[in-house]
Amino acid sequence: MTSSIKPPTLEELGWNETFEKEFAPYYAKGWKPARLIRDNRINYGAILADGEELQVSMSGKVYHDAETDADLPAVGDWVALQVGGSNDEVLIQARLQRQSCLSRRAPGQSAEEQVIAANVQVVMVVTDSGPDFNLRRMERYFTIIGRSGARPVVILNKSDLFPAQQSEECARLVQELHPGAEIHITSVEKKKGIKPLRDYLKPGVTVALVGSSGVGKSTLANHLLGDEWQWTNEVNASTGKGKHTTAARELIPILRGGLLVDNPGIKEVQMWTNETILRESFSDMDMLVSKCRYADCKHGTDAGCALREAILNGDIPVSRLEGYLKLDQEIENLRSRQKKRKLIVVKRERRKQHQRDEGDEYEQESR
Ligand SMILES: Nc1nc2c(ncn2[C@@H]2O[C@H](COP(=O)(O)OP(=O)(O)OP(=O)(O)O)[C@@H](O)[C@H]2O)c(=O)[nH]1
Ligand SMILES: [Mg+2]
Ligand SMILES: [Zn+2]
Repeated sequence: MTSSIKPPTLEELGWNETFEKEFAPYYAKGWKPARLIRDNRINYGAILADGEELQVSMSGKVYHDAETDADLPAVGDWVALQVGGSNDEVLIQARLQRQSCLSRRAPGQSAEEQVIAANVQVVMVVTDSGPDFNLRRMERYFTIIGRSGARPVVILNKSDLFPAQQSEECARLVQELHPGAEIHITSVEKKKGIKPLRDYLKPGVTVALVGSSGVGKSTLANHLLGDEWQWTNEVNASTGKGKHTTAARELIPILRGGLLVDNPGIKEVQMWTNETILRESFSDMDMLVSKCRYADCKHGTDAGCALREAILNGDIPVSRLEGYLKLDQEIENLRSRQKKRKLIVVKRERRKQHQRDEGDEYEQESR
């Protein structure tokens, strides 16, 4: 047992021999290992061996060497920091190989890969046994977790709101879909069924929480963090009381051991990076729409709207309707993103080829 005041060691933050080996040349340059715990978009929060937290930025080299967004440093990544450079800026000079990586990606379209969290051993998909429950989405989660190499855990939360039978039936369906998944029925609010979740949080083990907005990820994170003294106030403040929609991805070391990554809820439309799958994921909504009284129903105030009725009944969450209504726009966004990304990749490839042809030294060094 570690004392509650001692800051975590590198190992407790997830460091291991493989990282240590890879870091040898960076130690030689005087760089320091750190783990990225927050993505602020313009910079990152990083944690170092002594528990010190720093705001760090990407070096130009790291940025330019990244061929896709997925190559850029992400929360959970281990990086080499140059501390005390020319100005006060602390720079990420290298990103270590990911030992596992949770990401969304369209099949065969690596350019579209988006990293959710790096170096994660356990992924907890939080959902409920009511409006959020969706087996197709769950299947998609299992696909990305399977690819990441992490252990899949499903949490059917808010059990206080549904009959026990309903929760058990949902658990059965999920188990059928993925016999290897570990499933827990919980009510974080009523503190039911949470104890077994603590067992996943061992020293050095990183657990990522994913799931739709409002299912209780932050509430659960707060509960697992406990009331014990946190070694930075900042971490406590930013996890708040779980009442706010999480805006940024954040990795939080836990005193008793383990690390949690709380994620902003993934919107239905963001779950899918492929147009066909995106459309398919809303096919049940198409079914409902066919039951609206008027063929040109706007699903707002129109009389006899089957979608509105389903929402009032709690059969589908409002967020899903919003996603559905924006589907065409989202598909358009998806296409333009893919096009833009392809262009960038082609341009990078050309530049690299050009540099290779010229025997550019800088480029060779970075290979
Ligand atoms: N009834 C009930 N409500 C819960 C439970 N767990 C969480 N909630 C409530 O659900 C609401 C949303 O919880 P959050 O923890 O903010 O949800 P989140 O998944 O972090 O949402 P995003 O950050 O938007 O992705 C809060 O009002 C919680 O109090 C539960 O077990 N039962
Ligand atoms: Mg949250
Ligand atoms: Zn309608």
